[in-house]
Amino acid sequence: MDSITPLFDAIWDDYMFWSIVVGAIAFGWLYHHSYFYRAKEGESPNIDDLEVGVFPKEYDNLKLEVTWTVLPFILIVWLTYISWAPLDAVWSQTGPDGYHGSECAEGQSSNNFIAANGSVISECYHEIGIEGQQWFWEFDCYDLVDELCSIDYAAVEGELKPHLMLKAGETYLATMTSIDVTHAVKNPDFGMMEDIVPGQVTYLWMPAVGETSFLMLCAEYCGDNHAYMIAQITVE
Ligand SMILES: [Cu+2]
Repeated sequence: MDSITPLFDAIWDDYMFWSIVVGAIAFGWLYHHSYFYRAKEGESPNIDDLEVGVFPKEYDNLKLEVTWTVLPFILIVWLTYISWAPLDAVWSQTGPDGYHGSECAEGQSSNNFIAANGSVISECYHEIGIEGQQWFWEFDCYDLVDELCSIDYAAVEGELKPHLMLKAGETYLATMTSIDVTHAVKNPDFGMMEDIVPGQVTYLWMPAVGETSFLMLCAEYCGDNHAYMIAQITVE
């Protein structure tokens, strides 16, 4: 995954690694036992001597049960621990205690950069608006100058889609609303995603560090054309 936020790249790799390890053990075990302990045609009693409706208590194995309870528990604690920093970045508050400071004054730049731990740090941020509805996105640059934020249309697979152009080195905070059902903005290159719920305002950080161009998707099933609810985002 080619992302401009290494913090999320790292956690993607970690989660993929553990998914493959756990998947290999679980499915390996399942298929092995399904074939190995299969009753042969006409065999009676079968290899396990199982009786319908009777729990086979004599096969109880306390060590095995403790193992498959304790090991996954340790793994879950570990995964929660490594998710802490990315979650903190996704839900960073505004103001001096957050990663992106307060709203930029006119003419002020975010001057964002990637810190040693992979998270993006900014001096200040710019506010933009995103509104979702079945089945398209609408952007609002509010009073930002064109250089910081501009909107037109781009052809995506032969269809015109909204196109948001942002500036590299600037950090944006999207104020998001929906006029009908629940949607979700998914920005793969920023590593972040957040629901948009009707009747509620939600927020999403868009730390545009390096030049990139990607499709913003809807990540919450919202009806027939959910899959086509896309927009082009370009950071230059
Ligand atoms: Cu949607």
